Amino acid sequence: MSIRKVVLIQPGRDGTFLRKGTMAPYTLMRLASLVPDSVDVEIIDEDLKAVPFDQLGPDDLVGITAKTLQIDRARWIAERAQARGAKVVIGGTHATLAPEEVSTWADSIAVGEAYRTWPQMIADFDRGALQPSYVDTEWANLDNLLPISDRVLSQVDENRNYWTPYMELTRGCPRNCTFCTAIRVSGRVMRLRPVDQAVEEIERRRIKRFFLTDDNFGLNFRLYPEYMEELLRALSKLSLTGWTCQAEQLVADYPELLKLAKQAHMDKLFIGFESANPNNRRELGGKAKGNIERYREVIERIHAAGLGVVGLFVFGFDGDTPEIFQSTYDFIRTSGLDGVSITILTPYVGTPQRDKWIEEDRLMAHVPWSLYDTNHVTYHPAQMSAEQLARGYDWLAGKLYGVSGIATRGLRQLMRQPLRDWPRKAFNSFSTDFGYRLECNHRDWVSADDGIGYRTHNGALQSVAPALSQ
Ligand code: B12
Ligand code: SF4
Repeated sequence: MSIRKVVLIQPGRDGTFLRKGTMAPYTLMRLASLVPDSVDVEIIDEDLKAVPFDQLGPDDLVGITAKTLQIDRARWIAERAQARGAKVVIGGTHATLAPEEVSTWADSIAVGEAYRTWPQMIADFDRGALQPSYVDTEWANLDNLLPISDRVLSQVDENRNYWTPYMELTRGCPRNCTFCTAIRVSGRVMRLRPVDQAVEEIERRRIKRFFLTDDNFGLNFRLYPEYMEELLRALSKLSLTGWTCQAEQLVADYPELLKLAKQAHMDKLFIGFESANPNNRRELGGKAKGNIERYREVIERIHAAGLGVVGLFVFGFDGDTPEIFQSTYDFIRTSGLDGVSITILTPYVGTPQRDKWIEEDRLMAHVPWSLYDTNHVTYHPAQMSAEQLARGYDWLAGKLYGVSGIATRGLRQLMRQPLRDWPRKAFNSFSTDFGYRLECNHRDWVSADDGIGYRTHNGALQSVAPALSQ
């Protein structure tokens, strides 16, 4: 066999907003750059373009990336590509966390980072010997990442087709918060990209604003302060509109690095406060303790450096009662936060949280993976009913993502900038919360006679929480 084409697909869900995509296919851009120049490669983001199934054939290798919530759609795409004779490889978070399940329908699976195995898969397919599974268990040294190729850049045209490009600078997180999969998909040891290579990538991609894909960029303030200083000084020399990253509260203890980050054009930090309830502290990996006085101090210190703070909160821990929504809202209202993300605790495969709830028989049966999107209840909470959790979440989303909430926090962020910067900072100031508002609109639960239910694909009502709901 001689390979005709590699087609890499990111399953869609959200479509476009004002004709631009909301989720740039950074993962696929990296993978497409590993395809040899002699082989044709195409990236398809289903939010922008339908998969042209009629053009696929037996000499084509289809690679699909999928988080858990995308895996049902990935399977739908795979079945249609397979019907045309193409072979389908599934990689990404869900294939890494649940390889046995995915390998029942995929031709091949890529477990792990695939920097080593993906080129091997292409070569094996080319000689008609694609294996059912490829496991990349070593964490790749980020020193040697192949650059994103020019053919990929011109094909994706990220600055034109997407609102916010992504960029990876470091990877990994040694914490092990009970609900997070980071240590399994990114490793426990923080790995750092060389500063000169990161700068080269930003310049060659001509990106002026970006969101870092790093799980916990802020932890590097403590672990690698010298690297951070070198990196931030280098970024300060670039002409960037602004960038954002995920971090934890300890960044507030490094005022000099925060100042440098501001000079490096950082706009805001997404801080995982996770919960405003101290009863949940054991589940927060040691980085947050539900201590709202400390949260206020952290926000103040970051603001003092001229940076914004987006607070991330998760609901439905075993220590949470229905009062958690009002108390968190009271905190948020008075906290000075510049943006807020709220999510429902979701027991992903491979997390300590899921293991515990399987043992306690608290997972809901029949919930499709597509609803593992952090907007839906997928387990029986300890101190409230599933319906109370869903309704409380909806109530809080309504309070936070109404026009006045988004406008207040966006203006607060904008006011932190000098007037002359307002035109170029305006988008960044309002876009985060607006994005979360769209995200929260994915709501498929319905009140069933006996509790809470979800619509199945054929429209029937599947009750999932009869026993414990009130
Ligand atoms: C950036 C990011 C996002 C971006 C979107 C990026 C994108 N284009 O999908 C944003 C901020 C929008 C986002 C949103 C969400 N995210 Co997110 N996100 C990440 C993050 C931090 C980094 C992913 C990334 O781009 N890494 C850099 C690229 C280069 O690496 P990669 O994607 O891991 O891909 C490598 C391998 O996995 C492999 N690979 C991947 N796909 C394929 C395919 C093939 C064919 C092959 C061979 C190999 C392969 O090779 C790649 C190169 O090494 C991860 C955490 C993590 N460390 O993975 C969470 C993560 C993927 N997100 C997660 C979640 C839960 C979400 C949300 C549901 C959260 C929320 N409520 O907002 C939403 C869902 C949005 C949606 N509709 O999909 C979870 C997923 C858990 C799970 N089991 O599914 C993760 C793992 C975070 C976590 N700590 O648990 N996310
Ligand atoms: S600190 Fe953040 S990235 Fe690290 S394990 Fe906890 S939630 Fe995941």
